[in-house]
Amino acid sequence: MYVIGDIHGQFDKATVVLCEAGLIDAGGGWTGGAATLWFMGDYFDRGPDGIAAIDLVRRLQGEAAAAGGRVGALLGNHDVLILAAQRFGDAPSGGPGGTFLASWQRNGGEASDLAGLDGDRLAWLRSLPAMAREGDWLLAHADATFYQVYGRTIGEVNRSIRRILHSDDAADWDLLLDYFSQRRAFQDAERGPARVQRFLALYGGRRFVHGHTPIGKLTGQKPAAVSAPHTYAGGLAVDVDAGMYMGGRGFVAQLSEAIYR
Ligand SMILES: [Mn+2]
Repeated sequence: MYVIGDIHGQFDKATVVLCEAGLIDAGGGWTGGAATLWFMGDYFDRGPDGIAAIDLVRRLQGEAAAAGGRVGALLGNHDVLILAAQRFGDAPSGGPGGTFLASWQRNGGEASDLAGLDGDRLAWLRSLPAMAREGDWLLAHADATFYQVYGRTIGEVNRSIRRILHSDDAADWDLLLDYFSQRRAFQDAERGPARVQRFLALYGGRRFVHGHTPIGKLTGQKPAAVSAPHTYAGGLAVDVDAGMYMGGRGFVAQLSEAIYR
């Protein structure tokens, strides 16, 4: 299984590392054959071209499926932020900007991304899963445990969040955005491993992979120096957010699906 972290509009960087990993060719076509690739969410904001990022993911989903492979895409908090800005605009929000639109802008929203959200792209974004399971891996965008508020199984969580993304209840959106800004739940050297273990016991899987928190913020590395996943919490958690928007060049992680005991 291959995994790529938060793109945040850095379409060019994403294509370079996907090409280096042998998953796409110079023309951007899927060359991964039967491989599985997951995008960890946060396609938008803080970078120039989120629309190109999701169009790449959507096209690769079709091309990979035709080749016997699979491309999965998780929902990130910035994807909810732009959906909320699109749906509610200047309506009041509990977020940092006071309205949904202003809160998205303060989180690095790009006007061209919002303008590019046509019906197909909106429908695709609203359908994204918040969590997934791939072999021994549990995948979610955020290093946070709020997912438990929305369900006790992966299916329940995804259905609950998808229902919100199709609803006009601004309070539900506000609450989701508030939860989704949580991070670093597993960083504590003492409590982290047990927290990941409880999270894994609930949803299944033997290790947890996430994006959302740039690796440099957990390790103190400069983003430009980050070139590989960060494994922590007693080996149970893996962060794959290279911090592309902060100057990281990005990377594609290859994770072994079967994990030794
Ligand atoms: Mn995020």
